[in-house]
Amino acid sequence: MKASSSSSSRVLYSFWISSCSWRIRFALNLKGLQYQYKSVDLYKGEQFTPEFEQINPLHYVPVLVDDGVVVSDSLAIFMYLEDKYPQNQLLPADPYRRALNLQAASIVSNSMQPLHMKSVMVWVFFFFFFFFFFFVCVCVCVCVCATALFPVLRIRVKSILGSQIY
Ligand SMILES: N[C@@H](CCC(=O)N[C@@H](CS)C(=O)NCC(=O)O)C(=O)O
Repeated sequence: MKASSSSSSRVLYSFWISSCSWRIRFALNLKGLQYQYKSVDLYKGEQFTPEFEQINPLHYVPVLVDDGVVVSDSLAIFMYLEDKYPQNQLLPADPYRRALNLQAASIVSNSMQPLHMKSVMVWVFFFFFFFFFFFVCVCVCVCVCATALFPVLRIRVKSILGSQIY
């Protein structure tokens, strides 16, 4: 995907609380690459603005615009930086150790990270409160029914067990 801008500047679309973006900021700084930081406020929903949608239709940060090329997703950006800017290599040269590093990075960014996304957390909290509310309603109904039926149950228990328990 090519950006509409043909400027040779390097821009990182990021948000302060985004750990995916931290990875790229670490990588850029470790490689000594200058970049312009553009904040996309995920709490205000700026990832859904038409301007940002043109840059990343999937609505998430980080996105790197480098020499007119747009790369999104932290692992892809990381590999792009590693290939394009070989100074201060961040991955080991040995294929096995390289694979181990990529394995750890893939587990974090593809298996763990998606569960922390704001859009996922919203649904988790929604279902948590829904089931909590449902549980409270069931408890209240059980208590009301038990209270209402108590005289009936008392008479029934008394008739079965006899009067010695009272
Ligand atoms: N696999 C992606 C995940 C990107 C991602 O989850 N970004 C989060 C911030 S860390 C985001 O932009 N979330 C927006 C939202 O949940 O609406 C990566 O590693 O870059």
